[in-house]
Amino acid sequence: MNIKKFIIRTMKMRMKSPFTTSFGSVQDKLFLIVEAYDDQGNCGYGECDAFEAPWYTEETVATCHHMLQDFMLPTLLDQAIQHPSEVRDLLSVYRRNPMAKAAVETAIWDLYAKRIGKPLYEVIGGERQAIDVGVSIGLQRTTEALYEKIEVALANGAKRVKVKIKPGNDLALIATIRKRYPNLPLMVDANSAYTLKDIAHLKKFDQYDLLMMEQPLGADDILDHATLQKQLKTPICLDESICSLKDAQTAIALNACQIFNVKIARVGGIEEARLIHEEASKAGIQLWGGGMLEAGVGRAHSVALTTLRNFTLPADTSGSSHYFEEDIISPEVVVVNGQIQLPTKAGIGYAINKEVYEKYTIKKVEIEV
Ligand code: OSB
Ligand code: MG
Repeated sequence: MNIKKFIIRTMKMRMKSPFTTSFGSVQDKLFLIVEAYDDQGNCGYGECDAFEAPWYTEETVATCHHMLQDFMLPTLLDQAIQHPSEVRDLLSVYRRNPMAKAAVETAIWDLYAKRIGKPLYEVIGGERQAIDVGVSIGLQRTTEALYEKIEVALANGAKRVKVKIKPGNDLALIATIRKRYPNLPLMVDANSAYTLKDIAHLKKFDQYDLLMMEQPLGADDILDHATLQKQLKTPICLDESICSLKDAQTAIALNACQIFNVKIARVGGIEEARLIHEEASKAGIQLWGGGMLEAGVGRAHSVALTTLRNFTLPADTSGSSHYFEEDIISPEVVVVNGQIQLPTKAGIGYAINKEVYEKYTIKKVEIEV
């Protein structure tokens, strides 16, 4: 297939409430959608999940727009592509910038799946028709507000609850949650807020029977995570540290963790995620699908990825209505009893809701042959 036209849309959607982590807050979600058109009227969609500011990884919405418009899309335009797995190599001439790469690579996977009339999850080798999901709860102003969120999660059948922590808002918080919910499948995510100086403090989390501790140390500290994991009973899950297959191999070789959170955006696309999945399977590392507060297109791609065999732990993927009043896809992603059923239509399996889509588009750039 040859891609004859790309469109980059800049979108802005207000979230129902701000999402707060140890590194900051998101309320207005700015993101990009890449549309990839072939010469038969098919269109594939990919979402760029970089944030406005470089606090989760170094990319931003603006850097991704630049990389896509000035480098990646011109490289891919009118190229003969037999299979979307080739896009990874075609883009490897550009260093890093995984979120920009993932935005266009996922659009090409959707396009390809639509051309051959198959659901994306089948095309990538997924093996289940439904995925288990939990929720990720941001830092709250009060413990009462946190309890409220946990109650809603439990009412929706969430398979586990993840709570964000940061220094000064951590152990005591987990202790009170554990006391109130002795059997809750619970985990914490620090988003890199600690250092090895905090080892004695982090060891105290072992008493709360947590499923895992996500990314306690810096993104570049795979080695320090290995030191920490040796002293911690709680399994460490890496998020920010794993941006490529190479990072995954390094973490495995160093025994830096027992679990990976996999996000298509953070690792640079579906093909890279599939390679990490293979490597992790061989090494006995468990996987789950992470989230990036995505709109429907990104959400649909990550739901598809989570159908791969070794995604054995509940994902962060909530339903569309968890974060947004309305979504750009139809139907929306819905969670019933803690599960999302995979759509059976071709491609990502969700149609674009044109009215909502146009309403939240603030800029459009076309790149044509
Ligand atoms: O660390 O997994 C993370 C949201 C934004 C940036 C980073 C993270 C998160 C979440 C929420 O935890 C995931 C989601 O529900 O989409
Ligand atoms: Mg995380």
